[in-house]
Amino acid sequence: MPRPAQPITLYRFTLSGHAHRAQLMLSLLDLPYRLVDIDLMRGEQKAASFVERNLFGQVPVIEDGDFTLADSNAILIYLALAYDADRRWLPADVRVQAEVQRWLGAAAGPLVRGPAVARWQRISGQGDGVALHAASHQLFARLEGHLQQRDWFVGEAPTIADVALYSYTARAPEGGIPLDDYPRLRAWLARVEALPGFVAMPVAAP
Ligand SMILES: N[C@@H](CCC(=O)N[C@@H](CS)C(=O)NCC(=O)O)C(=O)O
Repeated sequence: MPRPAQPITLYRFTLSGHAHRAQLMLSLLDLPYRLVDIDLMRGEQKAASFVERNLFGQVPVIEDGDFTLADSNAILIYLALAYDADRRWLPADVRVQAEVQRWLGAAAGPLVRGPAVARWQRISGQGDGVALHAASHQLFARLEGHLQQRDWFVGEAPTIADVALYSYTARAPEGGIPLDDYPRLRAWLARVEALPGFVAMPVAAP
């Protein structure tokens, strides 16, 4: 397995599911990494020194030697291509890759627009997130349907699609969106949590 010459730096905010995705991938690949906390509540992500790393002024960002990369899904792709010699997390088959990309799109789109924003509204005190509950439940019902006959989102083993979808799904109850009606989704969360190297996302204080 290829290894980085030195620990990869992950700039993150503890309550960011986007950042947790990146940390989870680092940990599942058993890569050495160090965490640097960026306090979004204090606006540290918009400081000039951080915007140099990500012009959007957002976490997560990684630094791997002289390579700096922002965007959680881009980070998953990079880590899988650079450090997973067996290509288990992003298989070479073009159809599998296209399917993975489809779910990365879901993780960047409806999973953020519904459950992630509802959660952020609640934990930041900017709202109750209720307006987003219907869209979130519609998404989870669709994911539940997809998992009826399968254990993982693509193929028969975990891929970066599962990593991308995990964090904000697991923490949806913090946005007032319980997962009780989605037994297949909960079983999938448990399968991710049982993977060697799994690292949990910090729980938001009520
Ligand atoms: N597309 C980006 C989105 C990242 C994102 O939304 N990060 C949020 C935290 S979860 C952030 O840094 N927000 C602060 C801001 O926009 O000022 C990714 O996948 O990494």
